[in-house]
Amino acid sequence: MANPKPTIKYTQIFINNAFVDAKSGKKFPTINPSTGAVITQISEGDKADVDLAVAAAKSAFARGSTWRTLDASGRGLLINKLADLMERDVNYIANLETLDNGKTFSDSVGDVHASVGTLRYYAGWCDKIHGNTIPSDGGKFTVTQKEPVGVVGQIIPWNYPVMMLAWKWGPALAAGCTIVLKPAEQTPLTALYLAALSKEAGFPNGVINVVPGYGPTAGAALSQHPDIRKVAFTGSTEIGHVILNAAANSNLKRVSLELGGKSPIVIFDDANINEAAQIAHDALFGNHGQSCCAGSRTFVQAKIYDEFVKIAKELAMKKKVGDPFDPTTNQGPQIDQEMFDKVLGLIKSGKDEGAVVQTGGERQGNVGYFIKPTVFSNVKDNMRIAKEEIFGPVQSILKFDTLEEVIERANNTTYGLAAAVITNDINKALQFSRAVEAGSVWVNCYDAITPQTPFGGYKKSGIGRELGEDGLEGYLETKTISIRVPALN
Ligand code: TXE
Repeated sequence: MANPKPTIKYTQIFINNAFVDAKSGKKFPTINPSTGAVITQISEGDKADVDLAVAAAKSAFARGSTWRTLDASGRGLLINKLADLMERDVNYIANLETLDNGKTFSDSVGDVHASVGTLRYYAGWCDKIHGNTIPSDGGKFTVTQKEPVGVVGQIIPWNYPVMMLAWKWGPALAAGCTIVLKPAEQTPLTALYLAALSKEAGFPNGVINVVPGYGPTAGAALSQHPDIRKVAFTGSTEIGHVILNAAANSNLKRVSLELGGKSPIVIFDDANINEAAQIAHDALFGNHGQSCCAGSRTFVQAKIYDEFVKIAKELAMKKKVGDPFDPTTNQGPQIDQEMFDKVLGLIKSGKDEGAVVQTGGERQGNVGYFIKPTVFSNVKDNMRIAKEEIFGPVQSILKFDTLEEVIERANNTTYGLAAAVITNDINKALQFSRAVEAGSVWVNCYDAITPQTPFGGYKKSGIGRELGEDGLEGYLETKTISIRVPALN
């Protein structure tokens, strides 16, 4: 049941299975995006706290520790237990998420279930991670063994707080790593509650640590830390550069990055136009446009362009924007003042550069960070709204004529996270899928992201993959063991 006033149980830093104040004693507010009001004060971790958390994670990873000596199948049981507890508390977690993030309650419930699915998927991997027997030259008996990289730092954003945590914890725990996670400063509440659940599930001290705080302090301390062997980051491309530099300038820790996007969704004139418009609508407006893989460039073939724009406008106008706890609402507020200003700024640039506002184009109400679902037509490739990640409820509809042309234009971006094509022509679908530079390509659907399917970006959308078997790789080292076999005499 939706409850806009869930009790806030945890506001401190979680280290070694205990909640503690920041060494500095500092706190920062977390804000309700529906009202702009402070929900509560959170302990503000910085370098000193990160050092303590890393030390705890390091000793949890020491040879002979409870965690290192636990059977792989035992790790699977613990991860499944955490998933069980999340299922038990799905309503409470979803309420915290909606309060802190502003996504609708039903979306939050969906996110928790999806996160449970991810954890269970990786729980199943624990005792199936193994190496090879290799016919090496010289007659040695050679095997490879997969080992956890060690202590990992994980820095996540605010758009899917629970889900991003599950994407990070699942493979790291399955691999046998220990964790220091920094949630986004906008949305620390669910991560702290999940930390408490990890203790209840029975994870040994220090395996999971959560340090809330800001990026340039706590986040930077993680990415620069000499005892962290890998950092997994989801966030802006700009900070992706910073993280990679920090790794290069410290200990060459492994880095995986899941960054921004400007994903094309291409609609051919043979498609069912109503279905296509609905897919394109959901691809963009899901999570208020705050998705790294949002379909933020809608390319529509010339013959059906005007009709498509009309339907897209109607769909956007039907959306009810408002209180995310109200079950009839389907779009809540943007996350914070900064994002709200950024989105409105880009909407203004679209108007100034000559795109046509079909609907929306302004804030809704005067409390909280609500923006009307916005549809732009007559969008040209060189406009800012067609080039920059907006991360808001703003659909940009562009016109194209041929397959060759649209492939060229779809790839004309520094990003490469996702792409979609809507058509009944299998050849066009396959030709587009082969040619487009994107980590995920969806044909006649969008957001087909499941625990089993690798996800990540080409070009400046990132490095590495999350989810699926590929998602484990970033948390593993390969050790090659070659044994001389004496000749039989
Ligand atoms: O991202 P940041 P912001 C995009 C989207 C959005 C823009 C800015 O376009 O409008 O990024 O959003 C931590 N060292 N995406 O400002 O700053 C920070 O504390 C280490 C795409 O929220 O990248 C938070 O935990 N860490 C995206 C995380 O990085 C640092 C999701 C993300 O924040 C840091 C979110 C530093 N110097 C935004 N500075 C996606 N890929 O889904 C910040 N952080």
